[in-house]
Amino acid sequence: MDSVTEKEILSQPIVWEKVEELLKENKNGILDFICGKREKKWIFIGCGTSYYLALSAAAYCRKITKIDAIGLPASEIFLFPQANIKDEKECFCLPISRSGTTTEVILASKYLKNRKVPLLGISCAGKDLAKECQQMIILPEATEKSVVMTRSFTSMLLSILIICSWLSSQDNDKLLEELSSLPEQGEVILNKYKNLARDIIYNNEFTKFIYLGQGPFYGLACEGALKVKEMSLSMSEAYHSLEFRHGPKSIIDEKTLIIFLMSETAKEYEINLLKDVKKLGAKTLIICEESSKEIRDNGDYLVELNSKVSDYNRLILYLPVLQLIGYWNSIKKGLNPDNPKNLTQVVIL
Ligand code: F1P
Repeated sequence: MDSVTEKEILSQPIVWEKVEELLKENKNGILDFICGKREKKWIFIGCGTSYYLALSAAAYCRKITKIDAIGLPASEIFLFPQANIKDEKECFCLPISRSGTTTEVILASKYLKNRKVPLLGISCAGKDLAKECQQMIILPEATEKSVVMTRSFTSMLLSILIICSWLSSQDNDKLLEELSSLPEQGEVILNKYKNLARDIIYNNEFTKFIYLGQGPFYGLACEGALKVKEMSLSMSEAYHSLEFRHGPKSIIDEKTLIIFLMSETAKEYEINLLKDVKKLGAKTLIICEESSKEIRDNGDYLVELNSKVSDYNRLILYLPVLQLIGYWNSIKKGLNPDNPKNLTQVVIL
């Protein structure tokens, strides 16, 4: 089958290069717009994949810039504003939407615009969102034919990581150098592991997929779970890694694949969890920077990124294998990953 989703997944490293170029070209305009907004609370909003992106983007932003940031589903802004925002006057909002037309994102943006909150939109298309935001970052190269978001997720996330790196009080040259190395590293990882994703699916009969990650990896875990759910109509869940012991582990059986988005920061704790879930009979896939004997002994499948970049700057390298797991599970089940059941590219209410 000639699938656009597979092509879009495999094209990510090239698109990341273009994102970096586009951001460089627009650096002055973006920085001018952000100027004076550092002291505000930054609210990243989106729906579906774009909401999970908002979670990881906010975690990165807090860590790298020390700016007070959160990620929220767009609907929370206009349905429960006071439950989420203390003082609208003190906010700066970054709505994220591939299409630029998702109803909740537009309603939230209108709500905030009416209250004089400045808006910097991140999108692949612009569209209605561009009418609400004073400044836009539009990544046309990352747009997709597939209903399912893959390269638009990693590319819009990368654009936010670059902006936050410009604002970092740490060595921002080093951060930007690390981010610049990702396209090349992505290519190596795809070449090395693209067949592994297919083998994992074809050599097993998984009925449940669990994704675990802490800190900035939690948003990625949610996104991995969404990919397998959307493309292959399979049961999937995501947790902060250590939350998995607190109840959810009861669902483990031999048809459960547990995917660890392992970080160097949480590694020690995550390895202990890995040992526990192995004892309970789960199959495991570990995506990590560098393995150890304990990881190899308890992992059924292993992706070693060997990126030599920090936990925070390595985020997008975890995605291609997660996306390919969803893709191959869809193909194996005889489904169409480009156009999954019940889904449309955009949700319009
Ligand atoms: C976001 C989104 C996707 C989801 C579905 C509907 O759209 O919720 O994450 O896969 O296809 O749209 P957008 O606001 O980023 O365009």
